[in-house]
Amino acid sequence: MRLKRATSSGDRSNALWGRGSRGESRSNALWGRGGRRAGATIASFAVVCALAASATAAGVGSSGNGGGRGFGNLRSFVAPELLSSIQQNPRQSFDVILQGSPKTRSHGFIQKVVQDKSGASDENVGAGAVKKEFLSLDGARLTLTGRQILRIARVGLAQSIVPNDTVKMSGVQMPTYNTQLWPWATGAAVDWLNGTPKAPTIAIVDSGIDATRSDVAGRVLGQVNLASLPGNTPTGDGYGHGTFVAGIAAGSAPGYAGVAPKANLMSVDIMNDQGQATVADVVAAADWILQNKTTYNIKVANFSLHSVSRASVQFDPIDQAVEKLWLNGVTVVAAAGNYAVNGAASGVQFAPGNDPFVITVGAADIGTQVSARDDTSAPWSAWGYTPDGFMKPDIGAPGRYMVGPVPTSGVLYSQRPASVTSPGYMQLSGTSFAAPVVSGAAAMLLGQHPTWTPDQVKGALMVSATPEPQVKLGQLGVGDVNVAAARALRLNHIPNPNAALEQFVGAAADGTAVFDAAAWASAASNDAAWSDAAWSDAAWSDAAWASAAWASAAWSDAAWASAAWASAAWSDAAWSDAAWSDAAWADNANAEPPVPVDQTTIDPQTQDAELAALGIVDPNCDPTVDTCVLPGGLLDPPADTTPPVDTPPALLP
Ligand SMILES: [Ca+2]
Ligand SMILES: [Ca+2]
Repeated sequence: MRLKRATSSGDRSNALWGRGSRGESRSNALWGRGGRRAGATIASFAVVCALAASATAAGVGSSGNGGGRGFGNLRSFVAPELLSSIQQNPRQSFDVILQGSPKTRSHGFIQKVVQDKSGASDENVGAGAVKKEFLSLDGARLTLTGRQILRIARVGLAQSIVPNDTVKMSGVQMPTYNTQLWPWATGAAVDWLNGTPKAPTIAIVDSGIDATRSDVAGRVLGQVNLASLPGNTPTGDGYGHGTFVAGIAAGSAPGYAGVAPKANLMSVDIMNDQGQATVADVVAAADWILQNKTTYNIKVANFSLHSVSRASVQFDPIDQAVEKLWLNGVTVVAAAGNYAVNGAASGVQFAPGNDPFVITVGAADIGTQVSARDDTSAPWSAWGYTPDGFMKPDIGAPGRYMVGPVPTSGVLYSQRPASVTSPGYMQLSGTSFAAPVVSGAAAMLLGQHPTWTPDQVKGALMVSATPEPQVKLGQLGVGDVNVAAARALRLNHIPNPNAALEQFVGAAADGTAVFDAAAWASAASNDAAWSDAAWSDAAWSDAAWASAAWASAAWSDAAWASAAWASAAWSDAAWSDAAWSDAAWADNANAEPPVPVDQTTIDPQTQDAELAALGIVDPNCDPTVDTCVLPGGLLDPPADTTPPVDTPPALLP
């Protein structure tokens, strides 16, 4: 569900960004032009500076409206410095905190404010102005114009209206950043700091990567061409999908930071310029990674694709290939697929997403707020049981209306002109683009904990996931990935979601580890409770999501009993080199039309609030591994009055 902004586009830029021109002023407002550097000023002074600077920039006296009535008839408390700024320009917008009566609930109080339409058209408040409803106090954060604030104060709809003092964080100059909402919803900003751990190499098994893009330049260690079908541009990315995936995982262009912007990348190109590949190409890609992982320090492999033949892990060559990677130290991340219809359970039928070891990722629609309260599952994001009875996906990540880099020469770029948001960038939807969020998170975890196994990476991402209150159990696995929470884990022991499978892992003739699927199938057919061990670990009790509920759903013997692999329908023909259909690409999401870009972005004030919530006060200090103080050491970090990014919701009406 998207909230439509109530104001016209001209007003919108004013309301959201506080200045007449969008674009550059957004980055300026956050990234500290004009001397608003962290630690340079005390909090209250910074607030005044920010408000005054904005009002000046917007042009004092340019509006002239709203000055007709004085401030003597206000029934709500309005902070004096706020009133003074409103007086200069009532059409200027302000990041404020409204508090209602202590006796009312925050939601009801805010609904009253939004529903009151008795004022002039530019005085009434739209739902889009509400940035965050607080659980701990009877209030909310809103972006309001001066005229809207005065209206609320005159009618007495709020008890108090004060500036959001997290504006004091405005001076943190991040080395890289992203003005899209999605990285903020996953806590990715902790990965954008100087001094964050250096992530290992991520292999992108896809259509290639345009290594000349500033998003990835200097970090693509190699481009391997394994595409067997004709029509493949041998270097770069003739289609465009792989560059986008790489940008989400590890982009570093200004304004388009990915989750792990310093990670190196390896392009394993298996897709021709029409987006076609074969099963054998995917297996060859896994082989290549297995043989070269040490040379290039590859510890994560991203597969934003799936086969189109329903299969059991006992027989599927792609599953066997990715298991081999997993069991030999490469964390495999796979897209769930885009073939659910209207949110109904579709099963996760196809490899590699149906493999029990790997991390399978579903696509969340993160709505318009950083918090998960307005999140839904993208209606096409595949979920449910695999043919072997495993509940998938394991985890969710933002995957709807994502903006990322696509080479302008790529076929995808010319195929969907309506999805181009700016030169070289497109808005696309699909589990293809949720998977690399998790690949980036996995790489950062491995940067911080270089000795961790893929099982530990999966366990850490799952135990720290943000619950999704509006999503059915299992639809997005245990919830949305939260890289900040995963990196901040201080557990003595990370629970292993694959613990029950380990008893079936043995050594192959060449000494590598291998999963004995036949032994597993035999054990599972004799004892439906075989998987309980994976979820009995006490460490799961640290999870914010309900581990008990997940444990009961994680594997189903009923789903297994109906598996197609048990029938004769299975044939060698399924693995012929027939080109994949477009459905194999987890990119399309039924060619979902794009939404206006301003519905997928985050305003500077909210970015500041999130930086504060993440503990980011110094661009050189990573709060997940260090104790950070403001540069200069003169001041302690400001008290954090904002609920954490992953506040468990549950208070919806
Ligand atoms: Ca290609
Ligand atoms: Ca959200």
